Amino acid sequence: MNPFNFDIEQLNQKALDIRRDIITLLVESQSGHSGGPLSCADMAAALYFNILNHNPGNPDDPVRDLNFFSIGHVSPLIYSVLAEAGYFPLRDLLTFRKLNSHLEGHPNCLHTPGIEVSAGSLGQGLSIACGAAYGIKMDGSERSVFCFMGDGEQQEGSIWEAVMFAAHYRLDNLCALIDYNHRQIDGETEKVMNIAPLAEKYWSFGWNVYEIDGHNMGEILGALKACSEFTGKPSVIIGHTVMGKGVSFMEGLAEWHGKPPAPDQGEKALAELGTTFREWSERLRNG
Ligand SMILES: Cc1ncc(C[n+]2csc(CCOP(=O)(O)OP(=O)(O)O)c2C)c(N)n1
Repeated sequence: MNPFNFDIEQLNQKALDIRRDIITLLVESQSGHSGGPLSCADMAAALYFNILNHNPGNPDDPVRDLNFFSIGHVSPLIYSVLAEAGYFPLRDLLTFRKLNSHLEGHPNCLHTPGIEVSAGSLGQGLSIACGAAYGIKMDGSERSVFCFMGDGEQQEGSIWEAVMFAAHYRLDNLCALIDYNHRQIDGETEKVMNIAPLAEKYWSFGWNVYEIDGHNMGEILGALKACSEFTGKPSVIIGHTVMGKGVSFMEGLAEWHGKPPAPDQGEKALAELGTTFREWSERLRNG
């Protein structure tokens, strides 16, 4: 059971709050990634606030589902989702990347509750998720395993070894989510090293594939629910998204992959998201 079970309206509101958190913590830290965290916000909100069987009060709950963020650089998103869900206080978000904070630039599972695996080196999360899903099947358990990946990350060869493994062992308790924002650190994914046709690649490797608008909450929920009911094959949700989604001057621009907004840009971004730095940082400080 998901502890929140939010409806579509509540999930859209939570995704908006997450985007406000992301900009606020990046303005405060003046260091970190903007683009990917904003493009993943809707799919992550749906997973943590409607689908995932998790227990923020007991992060090591032995019957919980597992979600591995293979894209560790989207840490502003990861920390926001975990804080909003109650794994640690919202005020911790204002310590992101500061000395002695448990919120490091890339997530560390030894320091932060709710992080299932330390990440940052791309291409490893799916292999870890496969091992977990295989072990869970051997235990005869009903737990599900999820793995968030990026589109640029699909260029890592190790992913395709894991994709083969998952199909061979019929890991139908595994659902991968891909943030297909068509941008990566060096520019357009199509120009750096094209990964298309991605759906066809996963199909031909023996996966069950859903291709959706990764900002449409109805489509996201529908695909996640379909994955949990599908048997016999691992599933992947390819979510077409926009890098920097929600902030007009970041949308679709690879230059926002790994930099924070300057304070005046942050204020502009937060105005577009319906708040101010003062108001939202106050909410975080008191949470
Ligand atoms: C093994 C490895 N190689 C290179 C990097 C550097 N790197 C960090 S993010 C990134 C681009 C990833 O692109 P994508 O998955 O599309 O994420 P997005 O730009 O959408 O956030 C790269 C190359 C890394 N973290 N790990």
